[in-house]
Amino acid sequence: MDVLTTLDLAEWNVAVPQNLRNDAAAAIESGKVLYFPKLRFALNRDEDVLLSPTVLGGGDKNVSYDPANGKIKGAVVEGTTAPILRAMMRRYSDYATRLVREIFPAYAPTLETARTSYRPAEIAGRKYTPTKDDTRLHVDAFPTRPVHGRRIMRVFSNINPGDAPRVWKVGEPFPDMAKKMLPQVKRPMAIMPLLLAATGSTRGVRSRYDSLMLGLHDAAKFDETYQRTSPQKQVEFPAGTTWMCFTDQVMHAALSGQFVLEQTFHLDAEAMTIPESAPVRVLEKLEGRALV
Ligand SMILES: O=C(O)CCC(=O)C(=O)O
Ligand SMILES: [Fe+2]
Repeated sequence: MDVLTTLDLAEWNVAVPQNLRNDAAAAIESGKVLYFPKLRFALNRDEDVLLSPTVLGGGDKNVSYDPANGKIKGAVVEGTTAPILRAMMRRYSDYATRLVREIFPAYAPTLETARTSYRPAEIAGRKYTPTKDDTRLHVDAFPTRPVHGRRIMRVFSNINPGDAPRVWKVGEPFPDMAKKMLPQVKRPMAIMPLLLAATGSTRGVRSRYDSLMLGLHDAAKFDETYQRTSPQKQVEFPAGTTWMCFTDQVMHAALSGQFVLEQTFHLDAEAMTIPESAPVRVLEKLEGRALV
């Protein structure tokens, strides 16, 4: 199982030739993780104060930054540290956005730069409820944020100051997982998405697609046999590297590591080179009906 496609970019702000763009789109859309072993996100001197889990508020697993309004959530930082944290996250968001637009110009018209996150806590040994436990294989689907078939792409950089890698497991292709797990997914009553939206539990109304994706996310995480026996491969992203994938498509689990920056993007499935590889198209085919 070949889960990584390596690209040799060594700088965030470079021109990417057309042949490389084509290869990158074909790879990421077919479910590969694009891996940039030479692309380091370097911290400025003053940003070293951020390399501590104490930056996190109690109970939060990430600091999050909203590029739309510059707001930070989940951080407990003193006066002078707050602007340093915001500047680092804004720079990461800008670099990641520029890179994604450069590699995938076809995505640009519908591309949304969503939240940025900083993950300064060690993953290994943390205790979570099964649905929140990202050490279990899953595709991303968020209970409060329906996407209506739009894609979720994430860019990650390991900024660990030592040599601790981010250790992931990558699972089987999305269609294989979906065929196995769909029969276990309960269909919500038609009124449910409306109730959730009316009570403010979701931002907008969940589509059938969103319900199925959440169902697949939960079904896989709760299925101990699936977690143990489904096809999977362990991969390590060393300190100083960057990687990206469609996390709504790639079965993934984060086993260990500390200090990662992450930028989330959304885009229309129709903007892809191979739209039929989008989870919404795969699920519509399996279900035999429109889902959004
Ligand atoms: O923090 C990580 O390395 C990945 C966690 C995860 O499942 C995600 O970001 O979707
Ligand atoms: Fe995830």
